[in-house]
Amino acid sequence: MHDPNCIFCKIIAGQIPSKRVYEDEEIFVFHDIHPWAPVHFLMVPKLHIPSMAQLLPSHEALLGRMMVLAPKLAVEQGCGPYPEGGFRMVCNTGAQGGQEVHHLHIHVMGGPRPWAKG
Ligand code: DGP
Repeated sequence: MHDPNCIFCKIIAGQIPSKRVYEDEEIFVFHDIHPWAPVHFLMVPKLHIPSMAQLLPSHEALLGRMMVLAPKLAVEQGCGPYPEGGFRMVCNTGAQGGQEVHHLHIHVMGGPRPWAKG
């Protein structure tokens, strides 16, 4: 499903430019436009799922693939290896969770501290 009004659907479709990190048939990964850390990218499912609140059992494999992919991409993007390096994953959900873009996305942040936030 694609939402024509969704900014991340437009990024996935190439209608809005982004600095792409990774893409496969189900997942799109790109740099955050306002990074909070030296390494900061967003992992999104190509499927328009508004937030974690809409996740279904049928999405388990997709979310699992994103989790397994994250550490590989984090190292490729410059996060140091575990345990001295590492990264943080954040998935803001809903207004009280600080979510601004309503297309499920996982922030992956890392690099030398201190960061701007956190
Ligand atoms: P959240 O608050 O979790 O919904 O974070 C949304 C993030 O999306 C925020 O860190 C900035 C990023 N973002 C918003 N619009 C764009 C855009 O057009 N391009 C890119 N690369 N990132 C965007």
